[in-house]
Amino acid sequence: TRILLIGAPMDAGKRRRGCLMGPDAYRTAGLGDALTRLGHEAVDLGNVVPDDAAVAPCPNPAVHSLAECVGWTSALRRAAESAAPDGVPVFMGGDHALSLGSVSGMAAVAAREDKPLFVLWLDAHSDFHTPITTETGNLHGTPVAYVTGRDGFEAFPKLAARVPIENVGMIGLRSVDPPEREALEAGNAMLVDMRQIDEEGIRAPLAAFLDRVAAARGLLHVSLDVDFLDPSVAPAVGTTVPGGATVREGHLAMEMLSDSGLVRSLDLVELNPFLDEKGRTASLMVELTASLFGRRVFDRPTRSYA
Ligand code: DIR
Ligand code: MN
Ligand code: MN
Ligand code: MN
Repeated sequence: TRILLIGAPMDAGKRRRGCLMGPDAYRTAGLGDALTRLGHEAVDLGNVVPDDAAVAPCPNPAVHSLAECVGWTSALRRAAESAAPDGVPVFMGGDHALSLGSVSGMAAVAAREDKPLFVLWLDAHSDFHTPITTETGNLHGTPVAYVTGRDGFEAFPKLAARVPIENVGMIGLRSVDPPEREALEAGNAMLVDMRQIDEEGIRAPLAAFLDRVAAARGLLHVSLDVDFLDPSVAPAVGTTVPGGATVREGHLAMEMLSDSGLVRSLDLVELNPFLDEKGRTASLMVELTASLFGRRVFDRPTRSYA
């Protein structure tokens, strides 16, 4: 597989700084080499530069860095649309606001191919706020709302295609704000909180989701937030929430995604190398990405989805 590494040193989606160092931390941790060793062709396309954008003031005064986020969104959307025909784009973040661009770009790609886009959101948070409902004003908490077509994103590029909410699967949830919860309960995304993982493991809900993607002949975009993982193993993120996924739950998810052959694009988001302990979080994210792209201890009979 040709894998296109795209640096997105975006830091505007929240107030704590440091995610802009993420792309270089992944390079330093050897992401490209790990993929090359698996037999892939990994090409580093360098870093995206945000567009200049002018915006009207947001009705919610808490919102900050709106123009920067809009400029990143249009630039990343173009990057996704131009890379996707040549390989599997891997967006090296950067905070989760980069998914405003990567996912809206992949939605446009899927629409062009006349296929449905599915989005797997691996995160402690649901990121389903709109610029109107967010209390923190941090736009990294909004990409799922944007790509599914919720109101309140007038300042952002008009979507080429909307991701239907039923095509969204969220796994790892343990921090959902009341307005997000209310909006999620009105839709039919697959919502897997940590209790469900405790009770039935990560395999059952993920297999069910992959079956649906395969049955629909869909494209799958995976968005992996560092805080999906437990802070004891992945401390380098500004919004840690205790009680997250273990290393093995993370690898199993990646291995299943690899087996499925359905993954068309990937975000690696929220790594803040300034908070890392000797690069361990960056290295773990590289290991997980390697599992997603085929690393395994022993081969197994491949399970096919749908
Ligand atoms: C958080 C954002 N719910 C907020 N979520 C995070 O600021 O409204 N996403 N950190 O991963
Ligand atoms: Mn997130
Ligand atoms: Mn998160
Ligand atoms: Mn919040």
